[in-house]
Amino acid sequence: MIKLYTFPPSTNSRKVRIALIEKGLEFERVNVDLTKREQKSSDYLKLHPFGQIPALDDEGFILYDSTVINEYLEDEYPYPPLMPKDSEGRARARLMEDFRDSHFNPYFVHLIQEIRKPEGERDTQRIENAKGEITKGFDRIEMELEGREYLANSFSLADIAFMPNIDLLDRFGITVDAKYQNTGAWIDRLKGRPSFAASAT
Ligand SMILES: N[C@@H](CCC(=O)N[C@@H](CS)C(=O)NCC(=O)O)C(=O)O
Repeated sequence: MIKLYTFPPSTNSRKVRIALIEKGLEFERVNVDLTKREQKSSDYLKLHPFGQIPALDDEGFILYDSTVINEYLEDEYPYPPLMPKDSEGRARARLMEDFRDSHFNPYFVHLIQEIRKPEGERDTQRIENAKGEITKGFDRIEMELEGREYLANSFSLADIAFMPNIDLLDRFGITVDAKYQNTGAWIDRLKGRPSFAASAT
């Protein structure tokens, strides 16, 4: 059976949990407790050379990096498809995943790091900057969703990449302004998918 090395609050692990659930694949969860730095243990470093989660073990084939893992799942278990069939659509999905991984999610990581600190020690400027950058991200998402229900037309790995972040918006008190109509409707669509709730832990 597929083994996923994961931790409930990890946004990148949840990306993979969602893909596995969407594909109807059974998997065993192996908890790697980041608060205990289990990701840096010598045993775990044999699976993931950089000591991060998620990592996946598919009957002895071990790989890491949430985006690479989700692409592997799509290749190995193609039904139901989570990538568009056409090369333009696939490139579009990958661009949006890269935007999420490199320019959207890192600001959530900043917020998570700050919220873990005792209240008096939090860097308020870093928090405000992160919230500002996340809000700027909505400008791009809004534009990308013009005339389409999902980022690459059909529901895909690109939308999945954003789902863990969407669940954190309320927690960090980030509201999506009503002017972002496409984004608001997309968020409702994603929250309505059974994999949204089922992947929470
Ligand atoms: N590009 C990697 C990033 C993985 C990553 O940043 N994982 C975080 C949890 S979401 C982690 O393991 N942090 C602990 C650490 O870096 O020591 C991916 O998408 O899997």
